[in-house]
Amino acid sequence: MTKEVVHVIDLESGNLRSLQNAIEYLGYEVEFIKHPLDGSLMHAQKLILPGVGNFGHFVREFHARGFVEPLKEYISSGRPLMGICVGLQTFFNTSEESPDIKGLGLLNHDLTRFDDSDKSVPEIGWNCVETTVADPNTLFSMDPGSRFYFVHSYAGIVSSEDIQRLEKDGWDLATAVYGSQRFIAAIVKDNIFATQFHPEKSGLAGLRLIDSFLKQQKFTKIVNKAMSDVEKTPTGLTRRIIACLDVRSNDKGDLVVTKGDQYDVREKTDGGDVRNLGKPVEMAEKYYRQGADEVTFLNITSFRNSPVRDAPMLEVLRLAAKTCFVPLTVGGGIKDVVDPDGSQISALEVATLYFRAGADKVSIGSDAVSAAEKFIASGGQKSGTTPIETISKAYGIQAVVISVDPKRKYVSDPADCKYKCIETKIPGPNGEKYCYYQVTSQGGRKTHELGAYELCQACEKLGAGEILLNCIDKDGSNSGYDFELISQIKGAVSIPVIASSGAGNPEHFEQVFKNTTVDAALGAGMFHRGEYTVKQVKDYMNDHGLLVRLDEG
Ligand code: 1PR
Repeated sequence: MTKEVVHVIDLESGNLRSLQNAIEYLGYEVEFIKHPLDGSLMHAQKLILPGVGNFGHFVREFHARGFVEPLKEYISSGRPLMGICVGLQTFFNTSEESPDIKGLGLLNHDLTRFDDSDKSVPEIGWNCVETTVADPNTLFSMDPGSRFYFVHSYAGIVSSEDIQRLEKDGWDLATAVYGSQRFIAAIVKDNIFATQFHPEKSGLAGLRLIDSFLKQQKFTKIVNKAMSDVEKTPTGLTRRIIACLDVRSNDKGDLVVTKGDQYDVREKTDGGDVRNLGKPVEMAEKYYRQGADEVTFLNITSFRNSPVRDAPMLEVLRLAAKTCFVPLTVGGGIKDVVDPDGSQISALEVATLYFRAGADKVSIGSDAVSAAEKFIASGGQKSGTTPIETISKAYGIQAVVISVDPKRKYVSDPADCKYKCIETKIPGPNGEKYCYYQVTSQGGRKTHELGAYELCQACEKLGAGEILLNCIDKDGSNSGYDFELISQIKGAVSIPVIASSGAGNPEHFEQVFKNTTVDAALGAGMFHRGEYTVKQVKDYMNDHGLLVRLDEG
């Protein structure tokens, strides 16, 4: 039986692989349209306009490829159109992100940046949506208890007057609240439907929504009930739980998930091969099914005996993105490289390969340290050439995570230390009351004259969108997170921070969210060793008054 075709406009702006995977998972075939002149837009019966990254870059490309008039014709023909993220933003008048560029002006409103004085910006995480429209049956499958994955710095922030005005223009709106700011989460008018969030990354709730759009079933079947009695978080987002897979090849050459103690991943006995805890793709799917809000892959050694295009990690991403409908991050080796044949491959090209394979974010470790060192040494001058800058310019800051590998360093007197110190409750071996966190790179093998506080601030200025905060002292210890480190880094930046290293049981997740303002928490060893499932962690948190995403099928 031939499958129905869904057309997707492809401006080569980011991860379309996941959208393709989601549509195919629902039983359709996908055809991409890169240029409207090939005629496929005329024949399309169901069209999706997805977008990530910079508004100006995206809209300029949309105009340059001649999409504006054909899209307007498509809309007036009455055939269904769905916009996603920057695809939705394209329907607005303007965006503060790119003031010189005009959107299509279908929705009479402007996009502005979220206020970061009371919350992390970008908004990265799972939010719920509300609607004030008289007939909620117009909004496809957006039920009040479902959580959807948002990742954006700019939004159509609305007052109640704006909502009334836009409703008078014929729009049905769903809104979400981030911190204290209400913004447009989804819009519907006639055959146009668009969401600010990414349904293809929103687990079962997102798949249901895409399915409803493709079937043009506008009614809302309540699957997840509103969780009004659970915690009201300061941002409105659920507490984000991430499963992390450290991946490398073992001595037999197999790609395995491993896990170290303070970054040492070799067995202490039997010849000391790399600990093998399972297969990366299978484990990623297992964690997705258990309810992980994100999955992160860290390629902890660089497989540099093959061309970048054949990197085994690309295949891992391609396969994982077929079954995991939540955001995927990949780290390790995101830097300018030279292939075995001598050809130079820029970090931006490496990142592009990963985004095309299905990654939503790339995580930069060692190269971020070099970039920060140069940035600080130059008195804060941006070169425009570092991977942080080139990748965030092309794909948006939300796509660039910095993985930090710090180690606690005790000092007797903070006045003698060049780096930002904290007064610690855990005194050093000689009774020292102060410490800073020294930056390392190359998987902890190289130490740098730099503090984690200074590193994170420099990376934020260079264009990073999120910090993955490991801690070598705590890694694999099962003794809980280092709250002092987390609080110091939360005070250094306004981008989201992910706590990592030390989780050994569900209580540790509860504690990190209750004792710090961290945006997400990551676990590795306790999941891989089968001591706890992600679901057990979330159920525990829910039972202890913390808001988590529990996506019921
Ligand atoms: O430097 O850009 O190539 O990136 C290399 C990446 O690999 C960095 O993100 C670095 O953190 C990571 N990495 C390098 N060596 C190791 C190692 O373990 N030998 N792993 C390593 C870092 C830390 C976390 C771990 C948490 C939670 N792993 O990912 O998952 O500590 O563990 P736990 O919950 O079991 O305590 P580049």
